[in-house]
Amino acid sequence: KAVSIIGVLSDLGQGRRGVDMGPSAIRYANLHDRISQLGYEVIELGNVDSPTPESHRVANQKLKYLPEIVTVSNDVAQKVSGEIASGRLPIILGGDHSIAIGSVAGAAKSVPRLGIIWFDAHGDMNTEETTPSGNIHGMPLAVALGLGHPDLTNVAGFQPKVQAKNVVLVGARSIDPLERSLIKQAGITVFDMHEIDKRGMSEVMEEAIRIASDGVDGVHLSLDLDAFDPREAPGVGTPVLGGVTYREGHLAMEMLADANILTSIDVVEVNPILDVENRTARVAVDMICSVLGQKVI
Ligand code: DIR
Ligand code: MN
Ligand code: MN
Ligand code: MN
Repeated sequence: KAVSIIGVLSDLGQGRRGVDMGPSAIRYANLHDRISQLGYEVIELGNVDSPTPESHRVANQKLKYLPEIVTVSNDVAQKVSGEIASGRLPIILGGDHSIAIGSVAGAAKSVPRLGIIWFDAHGDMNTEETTPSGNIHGMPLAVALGLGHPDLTNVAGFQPKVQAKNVVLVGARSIDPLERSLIKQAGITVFDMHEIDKRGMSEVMEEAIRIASDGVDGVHLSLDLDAFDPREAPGVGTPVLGGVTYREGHLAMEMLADANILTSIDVVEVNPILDVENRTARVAVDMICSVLGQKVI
């Protein structure tokens, strides 16, 4: 079994510098050796580059760096769909969460009926009309559903990428007011922190896996490190208190490994500048190992 690693050096989708160094930080946390030790062949595909914000002007305050992000997204989509078509499991390292516009597009191109499990403190369900920030990293889940600017929803040449009935958001605790109405309208399933606290991660994941994988050919996991509690994963641009614990995340990843449904994985929003001794990148690598089937015994 082969895993391919693709870094995306993008920080254009959000407001704070440093998340473009996420792929380096995750590789530095021993990513390759750890995955190899699980018996996988690891294929390093290097990085997809992204322009620096200093060299580009913001043309639209409600869709910051739209043309630049579209270019990066098409590049990522092509690489991801190629890896899946070749029978490998691509792991896409961010970069900010706007990179998922490309990875989901690529996944949907090679996996016709796709489900999504989206771990995030946020909804990532904003559009030009609902966004309070204009940051495109707050939009990629909406884009996957065909909602938002056509330049984003048409990445890879078709839309939507997924059906709402196979989309599950886990760990949410910070949703913008207009984004909330869009989430309800779209009809995706949300397991917010309230549900996780009340029912436990085990029951939540059982249901999440069932919904995302119902009638599909594969499932894309998008893991925003800000889903975790900032005590355990402080190196993210938009931390929100009260998040998923290390143990809850670990269990969720193990359950995904057992379900054996994933065809591609994003690991995003690791910002080493805001981190403490690369702790967040190390959490990311631990979660990747769990989701790839690492067992204690
Ligand atoms: C916020 C933050 N909802 C926005 N989104 C983040 O700007 O749209 N997503 N941080 O991960
Ligand atoms: Mn996100
Ligand atoms: Mn987030
Ligand atoms: Mn708890």
